[in-house]
Amino acid sequence: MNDLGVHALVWTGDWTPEGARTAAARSREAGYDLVEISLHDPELVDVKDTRQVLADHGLRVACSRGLSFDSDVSSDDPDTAARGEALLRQALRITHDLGGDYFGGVLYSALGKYGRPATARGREHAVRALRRLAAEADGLGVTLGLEVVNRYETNVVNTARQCLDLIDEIGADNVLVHLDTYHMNIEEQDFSRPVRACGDRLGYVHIGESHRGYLGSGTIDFPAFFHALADIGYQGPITFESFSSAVVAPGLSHDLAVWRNLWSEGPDLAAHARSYMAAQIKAAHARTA
Ligand code: FUD
Repeated sequence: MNDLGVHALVWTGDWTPEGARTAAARSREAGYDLVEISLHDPELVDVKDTRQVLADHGLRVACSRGLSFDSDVSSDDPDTAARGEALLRQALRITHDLGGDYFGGVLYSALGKYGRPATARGREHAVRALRRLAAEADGLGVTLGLEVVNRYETNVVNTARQCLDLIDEIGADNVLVHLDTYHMNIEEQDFSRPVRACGDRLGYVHIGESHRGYLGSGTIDFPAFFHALADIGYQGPITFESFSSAVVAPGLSHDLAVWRNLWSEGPDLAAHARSYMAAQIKAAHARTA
């Protein structure tokens, strides 16, 4: 059975102790098994308190983040790349200290629109940094997920194929692909072939609509995606991700160009998404059985 997760930005823009309590309580009320915490503002996260809050609500945790242009492991400049690596190490430690075993996101570059293609030197910096991070993660029992995002959010990896190639270069078994339907809709040929190409190297999934609002109200072919997940026997987490100007994390929301109000009621959105995903999983398994 897959854990069903929800991204914390459905509930709160900052993971303060108050934000953590609200997010955990509401995630549980909506029937989720897991909450994904974004570590863009790691200094806000009170690790001990968060661990307790998660335990109180019986929730598992996954963590994610992206980098910024002045702390970017794919930069040509070694100092900028080193600053990015330090942020990744810090987030990896927090993930482990929270009791998590998955740290994903845009770990290989800044999260934002680049004005030019990635360079060979920058890519090499990213590969080396992720190799070191993977070795450290391995010692902590953590899997790293490289999230495939669209061309306006990175210049390093926009398709599952490119991500598999990058992972091959890194050469570590605990680095897996993280697919997100919102990004796939922009870059991939369809919702099925990338999933099959990943097979057992798919480690994490984000379910997002084409406009990042209510599931089923956009153009994503969810039946094709869930069918492919069932076909490869995917057992990992399936996490709902949605963004609206109603809940803002200043840095991250701006990087993701969250300008519109696509919903205002997180509890209604999350409950709807939970039943939508459960229905898709059920239908997909019925088809493959
Ligand atoms: C970015 C995205 C998110 C992001 C994550 C980082 O477009 O899809 O998954 O990487 O929120 O915490």
